[in-house]
Amino acid sequence: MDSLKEKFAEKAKLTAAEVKTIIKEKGDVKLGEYTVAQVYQGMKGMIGMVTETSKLDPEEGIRFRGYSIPELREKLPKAPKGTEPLPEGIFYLMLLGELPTEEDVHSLGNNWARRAIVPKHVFDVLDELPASTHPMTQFVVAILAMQTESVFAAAYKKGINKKNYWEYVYEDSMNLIARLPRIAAYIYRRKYKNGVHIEPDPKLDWAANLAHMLGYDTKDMKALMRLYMTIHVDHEGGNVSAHATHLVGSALSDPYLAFAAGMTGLAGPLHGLANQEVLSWIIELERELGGGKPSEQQIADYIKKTLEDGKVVPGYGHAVLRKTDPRFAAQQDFYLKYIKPKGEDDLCEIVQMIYKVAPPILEGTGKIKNPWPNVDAHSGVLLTHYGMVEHDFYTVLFGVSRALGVLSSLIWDRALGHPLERPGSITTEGIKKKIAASESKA
Ligand code: HAX
Repeated sequence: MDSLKEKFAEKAKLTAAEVKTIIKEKGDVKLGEYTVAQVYQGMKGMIGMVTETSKLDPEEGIRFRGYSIPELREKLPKAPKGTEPLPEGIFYLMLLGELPTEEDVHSLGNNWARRAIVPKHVFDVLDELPASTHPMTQFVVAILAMQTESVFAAAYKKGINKKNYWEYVYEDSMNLIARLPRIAAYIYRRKYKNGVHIEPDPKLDWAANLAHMLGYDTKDMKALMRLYMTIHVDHEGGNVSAHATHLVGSALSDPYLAFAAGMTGLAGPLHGLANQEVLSWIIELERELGGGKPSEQQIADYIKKTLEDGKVVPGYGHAVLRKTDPRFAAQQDFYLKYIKPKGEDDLCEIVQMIYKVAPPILEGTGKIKNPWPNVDAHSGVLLTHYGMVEHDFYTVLFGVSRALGVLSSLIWDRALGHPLERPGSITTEGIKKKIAASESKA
């Protein structure tokens, strides 16, 4: 057993015993009540599952095991001479609830490097897809093709004690995380770089190796990839990609199947695909104006037209957050630190202008609950700055990072013995009866 797995086994045993006692002794304690509006409107604000890895506060943003993004940018181990955290560190933190040492992160990176070999048939399957296939569809297909390697599925077929499920889910999750950068890079190079692939460099950390295999070897792009891979990992349990992974995993579908489900959700324009949409939306603005940097008034008019056309302004709004997303702020800080001192970038500047102009207009509609930018409002322009102009690919990068959060949660789900998820539903007729009954009591 590797040392991370041993530490997890100790921690999981203690937490599982604690959870069992909580359910037995305090299982009837009420956590709140929900309303008809919540039932119709996407269950927002209902607490309906336990996620150990992170917690989202509407005002403050995400905390991973209690640590905010600025705290993690300071405290997590960094690559030699690097300034951004290594994503290996945030995985360790989410899984164990403890900040890792440099040694822990180094050992986890080596562990992933040893597991990083992608079976040939996965590339063969990708090669059969038309090159026009959206990169997110290719990503999901590759993950499903790799399901042949699931040690959980193989062990389940032979018969395993449910107490040991987590061990196999751990192995599958670690293998998946180790292999995803290679798959992402293969999709990118096949679709956009004439199929000229770049071999991995096992000396590099996980995120830098991804940048390298994609074909971006500069120090700054590696720093961006480390930050990008750290901030997109997790956003508590209710977002579509995390919830879908958790839900499908609850049927004991193996991590490949469960993660693929999460990624089909991430591919939606109201979720992860928004990072691609933001770029397309800004480029359409520039095209409409005939090129050049727009004025604030022109941006305001464009936002109003988007709303009048019944479309969403991508990169703005959130189901839970009610302030500027700290993941947006971290990327803004990256722009100010790494890019602006060397010269203004037009697209990054437009993002700053939208940040100034959009919130009052969105607030003015009276219906948008959060007029502030989310993570997707900034990520694409940073990638574009370093030459990655293929917008359709951006959500795949989000997906590679999201694996760290949803798969560490999946390991916990099995370690704590969470059962099949199966919430109840109600018909509109049933709701009308409940409303009538509550009004007759009043
Ligand atoms: N532009 C236009 N209208 C918006 C809007 C936006 N950015 N954000 C919300 N609204 C609208 C909703 O469509 C809804 O309209 P209807 O009543 O006509 O249906 C109304 O405002 C109320 O919505 P809400 O309660 O404020 O927001 P929801 O919780 O329903 O939705 C979304 C949250 C993120 C889906 C929404 O804000 C949105 O569509 N944003 C644009 C797409 C986007 O950036 N998605 C990425 C979100 C972060 C993420 O998951 N990243 O991966």
